[in-house]
Amino acid sequence: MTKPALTLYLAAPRGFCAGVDRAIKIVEMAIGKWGAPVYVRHEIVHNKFVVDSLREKGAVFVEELDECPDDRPVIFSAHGVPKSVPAAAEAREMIYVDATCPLVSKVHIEAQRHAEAGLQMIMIGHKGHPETIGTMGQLPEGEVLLVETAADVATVEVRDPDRLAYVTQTTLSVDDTKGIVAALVERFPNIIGPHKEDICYATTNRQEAVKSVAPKADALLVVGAPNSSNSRRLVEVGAKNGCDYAQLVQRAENIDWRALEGIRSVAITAGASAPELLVNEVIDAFRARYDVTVEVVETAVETVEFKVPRVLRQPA
Ligand code: 10E
Ligand code: SF4
Repeated sequence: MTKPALTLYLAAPRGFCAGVDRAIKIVEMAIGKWGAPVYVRHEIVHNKFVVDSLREKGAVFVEELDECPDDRPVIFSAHGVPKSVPAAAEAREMIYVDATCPLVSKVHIEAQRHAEAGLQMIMIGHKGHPETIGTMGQLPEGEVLLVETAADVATVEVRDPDRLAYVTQTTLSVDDTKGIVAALVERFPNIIGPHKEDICYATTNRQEAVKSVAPKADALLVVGAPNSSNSRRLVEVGAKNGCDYAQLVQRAENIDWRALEGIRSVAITAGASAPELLVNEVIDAFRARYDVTVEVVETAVETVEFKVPRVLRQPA
């Protein structure tokens, strides 16, 4: 039987960003240096496949530092941690390695700098997300106000409307964030912010790439995990930019083939924490059912790389 024809539009860039790549390498290096088990506080990046692979190599994933013994090294995830976490590790004289993405650390520094200048901080982010908890946790509890939507901006209570600054989570929707920043600037014209926002290059590029493939395709599949904020944003961007069917899939086995019946083209991308191996698995699943033509749609070339420390040491 002949297979139906299908065009796969492969968004580029997609998948691993420099911060994810670095964080995974840090865990691998730590296991190499100290042997197993090495503890990791929170999923190093939000991807089950990555976490399971590192677990097999000797990583033990926990949510809180309390779950780690004093005498084994612990790594903090790429999303960043509140200041209290390294402080607690130091108090217990633990060996720890911070795998926070340098672009998240940059936001931490920004928040502290503004606070030192006497400004009250507002963070645009998703409540309960580890990056938001980590960034807000750079300052004492209650010092950073969280806004998630433009509607929140209308009700947020500040100390002095003229002494404010804002930072953002790195993985937000670029378009939604523009609206929230506009609402902040309208209500607090003297608020100080980053040059654009703190959304990182990888988030921006992956969303741009989706905007270019979504209108061409009958469906969009985003390879990524349900707890991956940047991956979920890619689904939303696809849906808002002309793709009627936009879905997150962790693995090829999650593809809903019934929902795809009759389609002639599918756009595929992957969140910043999703390995390319899983993208290939999805493409292979399509090849098994369709006569596939792959078209790569590249909207940016990424050259960002973050150095992995050559020797892992706990910070002084
Ligand atoms: O949920 P997120 O998108 O923040 O995390 P992820 O692990 O899926 O992707 C990497 C992004 C990080 C570490 C936050 N900037
Ligand atoms: Fe860093 Fe951006 Fe990747 Fe987050 S998504 S780890 S901020 S490069």
